[in-house]
Amino acid sequence: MCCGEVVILISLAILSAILSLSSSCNRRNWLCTAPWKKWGGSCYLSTQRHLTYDDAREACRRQVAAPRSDQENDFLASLAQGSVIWVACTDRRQEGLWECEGFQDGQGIFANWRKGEPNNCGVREDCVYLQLSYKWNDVRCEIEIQAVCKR
Ligand SMILES: [Ca+2]
Ligand SMILES: [Ca+2]
Repeated sequence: MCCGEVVILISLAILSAILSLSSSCNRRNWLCTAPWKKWGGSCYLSTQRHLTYDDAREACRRQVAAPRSDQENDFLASLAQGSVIWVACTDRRQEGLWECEGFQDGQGIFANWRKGEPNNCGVREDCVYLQLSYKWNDVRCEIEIQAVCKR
């Protein structure tokens, strides 16, 4: 091995150390790399694209945001920029039993339903969107709207 190869190997070792350090930082939410936006210890990014709920989950690697407080709800609405967005809650498993991403079974969920919602109107409304009024409405999971990914 000549000197040049040693230098390259050391450089690669340093680079991989930096990369693994920065990814562990991201996992701990110490920083959000652009275009992700930091809020309350997590990172958020709009899909921009209009997707079904399942496609949005796929696009977000199963981490569509579900607000846990009025403040987070308002922050998500501000990211939506005049569009409705998915909230990661469904009652697919059992009608009327709402389960949201990031909440353990039996844990009381944060909810911000519009008056008269959820109404499971029509065929079957098992997913939720955040309206421009910052309130929630249950809707069909097959409609295509934006989502905000959270990590
Ligand atoms: Ca339903
Ligand atoms: Ca509804």
